Amino acid sequence: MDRRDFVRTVAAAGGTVAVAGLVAACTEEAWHGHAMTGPDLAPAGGGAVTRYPLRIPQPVDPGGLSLQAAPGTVGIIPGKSTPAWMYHGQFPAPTIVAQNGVRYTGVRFENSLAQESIIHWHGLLVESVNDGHPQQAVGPGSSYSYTLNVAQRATLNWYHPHPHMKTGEQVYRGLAGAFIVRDSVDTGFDGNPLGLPAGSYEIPLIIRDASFASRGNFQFSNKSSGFWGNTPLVNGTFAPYLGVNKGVYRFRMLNGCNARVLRLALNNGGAFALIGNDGGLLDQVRPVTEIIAAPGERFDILLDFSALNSGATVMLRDLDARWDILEFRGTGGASGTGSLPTPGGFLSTIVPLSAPVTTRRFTFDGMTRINGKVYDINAVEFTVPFEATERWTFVTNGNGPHPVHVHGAHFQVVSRTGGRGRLYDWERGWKDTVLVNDGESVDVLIRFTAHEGLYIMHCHQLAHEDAGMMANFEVVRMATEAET
Ligand SMILES: [Cu+2]
Repeated sequence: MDRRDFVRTVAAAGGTVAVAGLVAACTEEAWHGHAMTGPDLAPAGGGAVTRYPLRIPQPVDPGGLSLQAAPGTVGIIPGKSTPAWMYHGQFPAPTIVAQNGVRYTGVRFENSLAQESIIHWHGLLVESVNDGHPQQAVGPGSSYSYTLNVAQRATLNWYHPHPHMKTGEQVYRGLAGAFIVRDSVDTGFDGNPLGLPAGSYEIPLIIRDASFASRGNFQFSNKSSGFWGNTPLVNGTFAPYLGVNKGVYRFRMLNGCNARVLRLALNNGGAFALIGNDGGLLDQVRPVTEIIAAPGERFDILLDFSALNSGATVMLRDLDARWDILEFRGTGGASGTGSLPTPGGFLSTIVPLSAPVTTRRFTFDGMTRINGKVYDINAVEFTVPFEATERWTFVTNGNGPHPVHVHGAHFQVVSRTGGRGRLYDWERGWKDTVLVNDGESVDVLIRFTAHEGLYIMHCHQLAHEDAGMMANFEVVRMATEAET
């Protein structure tokens, strides 16, 4: 296949084409018993929908960065003001951009909320004391200092609160931001060997849902079944559009919803050129026409708009909620930088894990327990030998979907049985969050090679996490025979 053909189809259909066949039967009702209510952003009676320019969060360097979490107000719904909780007074928070191999000191969290909090750097492999464990939460008026020793593959991570029982509300009210790690392969210090789109052609997309009262205030409830908003936001923007030149763009997508699983697709049936996920670049580019995105998962995609004429549009949609999420609107402007890596061609080396020495089984029970236990912030449920490869099996025991997230290491997904019964292209390579639906059993291989110490695993459906679907474990260096 020509290197450009398969993504050029993205733009080939030109204008806004409704592809009814793409809107498959909604499974959300069956999963959650929640009605798919909410504003339908599709034009009613043929009227045009007013759309607003996509916000692009400000990029910042982590060195010496002070992130104050504080209440404030933000304009989201046109003409209204929304009280929110924000880092740095921004909604969403600034995009932190770090380089692999750099030790960032003086990173500081200041808690100006009326409740305890702590920042977790989701996807960063940092020492336990810098991971934002719930035990490290600090009260109102207090602060926490981090050293972020970045030593890992380039990828899109994100940062958000992680206090016990309060994460869901704090994330929902606005405390979340993107955290990009670069390395010598991926647009880092040493250039851009893959020729990936960069600068204004590389855009983080934090996709989340929310519900608003008539005055513009967030609506929220803490019920353990989870909170589903009725309005999609991208980078905190209501009904967004992005003007795109005739070129290739790189989108770093994150499902930042508290509970909602998204089924992302383009309205013209075009393919995303998938190049990466939670753990960075895949081994090769793969075209996918649909992405099932669970809370906490990240997706690195390229889209080629070189055939999108001025005024023509392509819509990013959620097929399950039938939402128009983000409109790409052709500017007719000149082609930008960046090109598409050859499909099937080399992106990065993924060394497969193999020969697990231990198998552990974790059942995600109801909405509150792992292996029958509600989270105990002080208990260490199991210990994991440093640098040993283990097989972890995640099994649902009702009330899925459960996006399972592990701190302290990335893993490789090796099988899914029951339920969907297959793995997807975005589950290749390295992951830190994997979706387990009801009836499914998912096997991953995991090896802790970064740090010893106390870490956690939990469900990233934030209401489940807050209700206790979380477990502490400790990574320990076993004494070898020579040492004993
Ligand atoms: Cu869950």
